[in-house]
Amino acid sequence: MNVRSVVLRWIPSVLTLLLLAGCNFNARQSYLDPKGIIAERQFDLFMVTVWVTAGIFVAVGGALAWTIWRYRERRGQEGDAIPSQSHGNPVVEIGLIVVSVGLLVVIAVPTLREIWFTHDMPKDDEVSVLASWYEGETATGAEEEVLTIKATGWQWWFAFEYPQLGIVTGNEFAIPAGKTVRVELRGGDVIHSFWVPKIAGKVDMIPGRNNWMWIRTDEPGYYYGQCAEFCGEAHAYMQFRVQVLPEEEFEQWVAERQRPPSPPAGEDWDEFIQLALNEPQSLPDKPAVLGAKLFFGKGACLQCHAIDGTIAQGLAGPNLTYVGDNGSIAAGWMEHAGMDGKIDPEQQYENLYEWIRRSEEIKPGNKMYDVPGGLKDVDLTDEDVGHLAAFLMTLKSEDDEPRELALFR
Ligand code: HEC
Ligand SMILES: [Cu+2]
Repeated sequence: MNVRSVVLRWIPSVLTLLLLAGCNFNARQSYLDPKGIIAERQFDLFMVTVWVTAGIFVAVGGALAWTIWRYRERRGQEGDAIPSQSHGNPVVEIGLIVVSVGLLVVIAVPTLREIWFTHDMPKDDEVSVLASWYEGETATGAEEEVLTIKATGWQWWFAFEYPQLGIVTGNEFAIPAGKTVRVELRGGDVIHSFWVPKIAGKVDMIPGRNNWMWIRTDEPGYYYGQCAEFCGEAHAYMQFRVQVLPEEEFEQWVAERQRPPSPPAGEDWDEFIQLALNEPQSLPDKPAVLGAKLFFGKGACLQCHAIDGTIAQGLAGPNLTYVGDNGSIAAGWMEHAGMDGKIDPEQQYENLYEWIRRSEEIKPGNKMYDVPGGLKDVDLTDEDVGHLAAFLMTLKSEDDEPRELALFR
């Protein structure tokens, strides 16, 4: 064998190994590393099918290999007549049918059990009923319910609402560790699908049809979600984040989200916006102030975005009330939080800047740029964009202490 043929022979194996080296069983969107009770049970069910099919593979492949070996052409037999042929052995045929049915039952029983399990929300008070664990105030009548989040998929971002707590967020939301959460799923425009691989399998978000699922995980951390149903050109960039917080931190998170951030100058938002639009010279000449003026003024951002507690009530884009607290923008696509969950302010500024400056290149087809009233028709200088980014960074919860987050998962 010459060198060339040896090399040629090894190339496929080396390439396969390289390909396999890309597999990572605990990558951030791996369902092979389950962290929630639903994902764990779905993983176990998956393993049942893996073992059954592995058994079939070994049995069928083994029989084939044995036959090939046993009935191979031996030296001295060349040119002999083909051996006697047979088919239609009733014992083998009926046996195979019985075994196949048996294996299907082995797979069907746990499958049905898991379908029922995911469908029946746990009734256990301690982990489910809001009033049994949540100290803060909830909407009247909601105390006996499970914490509910309404998730709506839009092209190409997610809106999350907490109707019982009066909170709306965009692309990132939080849940308490160890508690059952009900997620109501809807599609705003087309069909999307909600998937946090480490916490639970996917459920479709369909316009005009109310789907739902329940989730629970005991492990605090930062989890990655993804739209799992092709929904248009920016589908692959449609992600979201779930922060799983220990109970007390979740309550703190709720309390923070229930009071909108303060304006970059002045007493309150009404006063600030009045001054910004009518007497801008009376306001300090800070980038964030200039950015806010643009946001509520010529930038037209308020047409599509809401900042709670202000006149900005647009619904066509993500709610930006706490965008400064999020570890990512552009529906999870641009990240500025490190592995420890801490936000890197320089990266955050850069991401906000880049996104406002050239969103159409970062996420082609997005509904912020080339749509009626979109940024394509708004004339912003580079300086304006920098001011807007500085302003958006001030939109975060009041307490300055960055919240400790467990490792990214
Ligand atoms: C025509 C509606 C529209 C206008 C006007 C608009 N946006 Fe947006 N914006 C959107 C949409 C839709 C998205 C979601 C894009 C995506 O991720 O696909 C978005 C996303 C964003 C995000 C990322 C939020 C996140 O959590 O991912 C920021 C920040 C943002 N816009 C800032 C601005 C600023 C600043 C302005 C004004 C200069 C502005 N937008 C004007 C519709 C708009
Ligand atoms: Cu989608």
